[in-house]
Amino acid sequence: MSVPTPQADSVLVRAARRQPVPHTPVWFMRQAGRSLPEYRAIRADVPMLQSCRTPELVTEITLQPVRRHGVDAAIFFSDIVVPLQAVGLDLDIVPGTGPVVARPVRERSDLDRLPELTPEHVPDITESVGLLVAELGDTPLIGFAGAPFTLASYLVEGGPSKNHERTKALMHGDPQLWHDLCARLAQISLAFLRVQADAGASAVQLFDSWAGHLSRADYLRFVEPHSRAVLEGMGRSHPDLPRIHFGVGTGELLAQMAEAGADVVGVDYRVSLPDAVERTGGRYAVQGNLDPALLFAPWDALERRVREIVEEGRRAPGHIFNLGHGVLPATDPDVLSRVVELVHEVSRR
Ligand code: 1CP
Repeated sequence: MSVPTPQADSVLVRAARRQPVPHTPVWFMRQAGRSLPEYRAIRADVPMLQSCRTPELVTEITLQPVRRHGVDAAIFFSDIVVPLQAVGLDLDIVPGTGPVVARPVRERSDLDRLPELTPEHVPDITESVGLLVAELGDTPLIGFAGAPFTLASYLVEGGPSKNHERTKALMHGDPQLWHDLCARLAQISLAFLRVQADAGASAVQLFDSWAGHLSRADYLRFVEPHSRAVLEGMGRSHPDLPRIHFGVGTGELLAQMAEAGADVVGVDYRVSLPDAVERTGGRYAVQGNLDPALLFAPWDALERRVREIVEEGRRAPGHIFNLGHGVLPATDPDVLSRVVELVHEVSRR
C-alpha cells in the first residue's frame, strides 16, 4: 500500500473524509483576490485570463493567502471559464463584469466551437499545479471546475445573468440540445479536474454557483445527471480525492447535490449547518457557512458567529469552515487572518 503524502493526509482531506481531526480546517472561497493588496499589486498590469495561464503568477497568487492567513488549504488560482477558453472559445473576463462570451452558444452548430478538452490544451495548468504542490509543503491544494449548468449559463446568456432566462428557455425549449451541451461541458470539467488531480491536487470542488436558481424538478431533470458525470468520473479515476459540491441558495437542493457524487456539500449562510446535516441524512461532511458580509461587523459579533458555526460543525459528520460564498473585495484581510486563528483555537481537540 502506498503511504499518503502529508497533503493527502491533511486536516482538510481528513475532515472531508469524515475522519477525526485535531482542529476544524478553514479556507475561504476567493481567498486569493482583490481583498489582498499584494494581489492587486501583482495583477495591476495583467489581464485576468492571462494571469490564469501564467504559471509563475498562478503560483504566487495562490500562495499569497496561504502565507498571509495560515489557511488549511490553497485553492488553485484560475477561473471556471479557463478550460472553455483553452478549447478555443472566444471569451474574456471583463473587469467589474465577469466572463463575457463573444458569440453565445444557442444552436446545435454552436457545439462545434466547443471541442473536448485534452491535457494538451492546458500544459500550463499541469505546470502551475506541479509548481504549487512543490511549494505548498503540507498544505493541500484544492483543484476546481465549474459545473455544467453554471458554465452553460455563461455560454448561453453570453455573460453574467440575473434571471438565466435564455438558459432556461433553451433547457425547456430544446432539451436534446441542452443535454448535448451539458454533456460536452461535463467532459470539459471532468478533464480539467483530472489534469489538476494528476498534477497533485489533493481535493476538488465543483462550483455550481447558480444552481440555486432552479426548482428541484428542473435540477434533477436537466442538471444533476451532468454534474453526476463529473463527480462520479472523478470518483472512478481518483477515488482518494475528496469531492466538494458547492452552490449558492441551494438549501432546497442540498440532498440532491450531495447525492450527485459528493463527499462534502457546500452550505451557504441561508441554511444552518445542523439543517444542512439533517437535509443530507447525516451522511456527508459540510463546508461553510459564515456570511461574507459578517466580516464587516464589529469583532464581538463576528467572533460570536464564528464560535457558533464551529460548535455546530462539531456535530456534523465532518466540517470544513468556509464562507457561504466568496470573500468580498472590500474585506479587511486582517479580519480573515483573525478568523483563521479563532477557528483553530476554539476547535482544537
Ligand atoms: O480581476 C479580478 O480580480 C477578477 C475577479 C475574478 C477572480 C479573482 C474573477 C472574475 N475570477 C477570479 C478567480 C476565481 N474564480 C477563483 C479563484 C480562486 C479563489 O477562490 O481564491 C475561483 C474559484 C473562481 C470561480 C468562479 N468564477 C466562479 C465560481 C465561484 C463563485 O464565486 O461562485 C464563478 C461564478 C466565476 C465567474 C466569474 N469570474 C469572475 C467573476 C467576477 C465572476 C462572477 C461573475 C458573475 O457574477 O456572474
